[in-house]
Amino acid sequence: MSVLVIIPTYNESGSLPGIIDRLRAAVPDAHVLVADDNSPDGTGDLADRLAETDDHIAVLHRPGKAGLGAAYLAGFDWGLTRGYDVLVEMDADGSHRPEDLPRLLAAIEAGADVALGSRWVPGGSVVNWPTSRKVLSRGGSLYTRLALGVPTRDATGGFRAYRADVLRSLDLQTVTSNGYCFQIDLLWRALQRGFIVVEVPITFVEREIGSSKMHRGIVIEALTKVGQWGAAERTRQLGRAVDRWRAGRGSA
Ligand SMILES: Nc1nc2c(ncn2[C@@H]2O[C@H](COP(=O)(O)OP(=O)(O)OP(=O)(O)O)[C@@H](O)[C@H]2O)c(=O)[nH]1
Ligand SMILES: [Mg+2]
Repeated sequence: MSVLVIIPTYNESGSLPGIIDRLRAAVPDAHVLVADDNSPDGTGDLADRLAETDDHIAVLHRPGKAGLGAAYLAGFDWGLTRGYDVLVEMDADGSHRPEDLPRLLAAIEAGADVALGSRWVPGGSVVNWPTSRKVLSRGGSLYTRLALGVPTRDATGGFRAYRADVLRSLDLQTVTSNGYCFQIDLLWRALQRGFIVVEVPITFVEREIGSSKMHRGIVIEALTKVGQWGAAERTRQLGRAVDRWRAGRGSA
């Protein structure tokens, strides 16, 4: 199973070398793609230097900050073109522990189409988050579960492994979501197509270096889009119920 770990970066020069070291130690066979949006702090150059001495590391330089979702889409494209079997999403800030990756990959080997690192299943946890962030994360997943009728406990988590065939079938060219919503969008697409999504407990550690790129617009994007998808799904369900009722009357 050939594995590509995609790490989007924007101003992560303090965290990136350490996280790549840990990743290379935890899963030595995996290849790494750093997708950098021309970080002003020189993260892209730093990644180039790491790539010069390690043939398992590559760098995708993008012209400017265009959001997490766009960076992942470009990274998926890069990895799918090169024929990797499994593509992994992982943050550069240390929140996703590379040491948890073998368990995500084991879930894929055991038959999952998508292995989703989950903070909110038994065995999962969050380290050093204030209550407000926990409430936001759990609330976001609860809202998603209720709006879309999905069982997933951690819908916004961004530490994931996808079988390449799954990504090929998700119509990625129509994805426009960017922040947390990007994670919900791909999950929702995978579930709608009947893929097996398995939540794997992870320990999520608040970043110690650099600063978060989270902002209010990201939350608003997720609330709005998930609400719209939920309404569309309910309308489809209602339409199907009416069709069944009509068919029943016709045959009566
Ligand atoms: N290429 C690229 N990477 C980004 C962009 N925005 C965020 N990232 C990276 O995506 C990962 C997650 O971003 P964070 O800022 O940690 O955001 P977050 O994890 O949602 O928020 P926190 O929980 O507060 O850390 C990090 O590796 C970032 O460097 C972007 O616009 N372009
Ligand atoms: Mg983070």
